[in-house]
Amino acid sequence: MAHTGNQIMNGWFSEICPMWPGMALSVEIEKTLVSTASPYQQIDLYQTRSYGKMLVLDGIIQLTERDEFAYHEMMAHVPLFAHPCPERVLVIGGGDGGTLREAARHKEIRILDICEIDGMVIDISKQYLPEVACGFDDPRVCVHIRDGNLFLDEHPDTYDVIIVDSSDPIGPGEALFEKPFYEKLKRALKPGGLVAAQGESVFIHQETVSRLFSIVKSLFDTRAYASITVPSYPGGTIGICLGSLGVALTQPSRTIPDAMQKHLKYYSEQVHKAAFALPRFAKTLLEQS
Ligand code: SPD
Repeated sequence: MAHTGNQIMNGWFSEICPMWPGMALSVEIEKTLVSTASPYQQIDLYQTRSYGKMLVLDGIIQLTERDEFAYHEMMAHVPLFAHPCPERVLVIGGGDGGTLREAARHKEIRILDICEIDGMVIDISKQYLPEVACGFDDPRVCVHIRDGNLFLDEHPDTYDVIIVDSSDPIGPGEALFEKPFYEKLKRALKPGGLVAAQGESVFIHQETVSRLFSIVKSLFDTRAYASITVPSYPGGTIGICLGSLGVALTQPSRTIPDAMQKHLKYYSEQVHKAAFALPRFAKTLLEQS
């Protein structure tokens, strides 16, 4: 819990983190709704002036009501539309429920497991962020309050799609950026399965992105990196690092059903494809990883 000190000044929350030294994203807050410590991390929830409610873990912004749709739609729909028929799906992390909410729009899914280490994040999200946490209400969802690494050990050859909706690689999320974790993810996939993980920013986390992508390259025959615009994340962009056991990733393999279209604000067939078109420096970084 190293990043929570002295971040609110004159009504402004500033996100200060050693992973992006020398810069801070500031958001004007009106009220602190929750400030508590779980066994894993500091959990804060603020009412902001212009971004709705904002969830902060260990001093780092996880979501705001205003722009969470961008991240959650892409984290769920890019991998789930890449797969031809995702019947059994696992979300690791994602205790706010946003990725579940989007995943649950896929009628092909029969079992939707979520493995989150910190049950307090789920409880607080259900209480204060009902429009995000509504993903937990779907009857196909099964919640496991567990360490993702241990959970994967017990589920070999089980999932069509695994989505790792993690925080940054400091604190509880650290182990989710290591090679042993990716080896376990691969073992937990069925043939033709794929994994999609929160992949940080190509602008400001080049070392992390490069290391993560080299792990994925060493384990998966098909891999790709997509970019999402999210104003409340550092630098305004965040990536998805994807690896598959043979399935193509950079375009949807199914049409978006009409019933789902009306709920989507960010994801589309064109956005799916365009998210993989990266600037030259990012392409070079990934090629050299
Ligand atoms: N730098 C913050 C990255 C946070 C990514 N995870 C967000 C979780 C939202 N479900």
